[in-house]
Amino acid sequence: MRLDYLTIFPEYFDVLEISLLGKAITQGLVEVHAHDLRRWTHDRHRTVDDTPCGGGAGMVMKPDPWGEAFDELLGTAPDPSIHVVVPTPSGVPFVQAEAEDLSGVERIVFCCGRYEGIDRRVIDYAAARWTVHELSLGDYVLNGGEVAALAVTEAVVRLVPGVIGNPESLAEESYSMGEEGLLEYPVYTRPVSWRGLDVPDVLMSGHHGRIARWRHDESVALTRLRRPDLLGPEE
Ligand code: J9T
Repeated sequence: MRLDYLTIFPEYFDVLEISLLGKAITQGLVEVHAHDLRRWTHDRHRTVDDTPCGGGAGMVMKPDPWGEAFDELLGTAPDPSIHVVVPTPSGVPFVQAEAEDLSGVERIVFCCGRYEGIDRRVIDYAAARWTVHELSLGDYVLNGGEVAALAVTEAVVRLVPGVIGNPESLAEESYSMGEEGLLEYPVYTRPVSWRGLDVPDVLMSGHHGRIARWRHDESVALTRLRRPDLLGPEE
């Protein structure tokens, strides 16, 4: 899998060298390239923004640097196997199923906008050639798409086969979050008693059936409390 980032702050992506992502890179499973969008400007001030057509506050990212970056990285030919991710608060909510889909693709280009957004024609141009995903992390605004692109990257790369050396923890997670669509039950480890707080007895009972039932019940209760929108009519 090759990941490219178009950004005016390429240093944001230095963190990809560490931790799980760094290991995936070292293993040769993932290749990452962060590009300074200003490389595709030609004026003395390396301008990437301009005032909004129709007026209003803030600045809009101008289309030309994006177009030239696309030309160099992707060419101009249509290829739906190329995925373009645009993090934006107006996007489709980013969920685990989308992370799973993206973990199987060979090429993703992240377009990180700053200011009040990117000229709409950039996204329309990309969507006419490649597979565009405008994704939102949630109902809040960030200063730019960089942190969101990093979050999407981590969610996707950890699902690439071979990146996590522990396939059982992935299966468990998809049972708990994907398949059943519930929040995770609470987890404990030793010591059984810590600062007057005890691990629930059932977890030390050795009764696998009762443990599974308890975990499911805890998941349902937590989901009802925090995310009732995830519960079906049965629960
Ligand atoms: C500029 O991008 C954002 O503010 C952003 C991106 C993705 N999700 C969000 N909730 C915000």
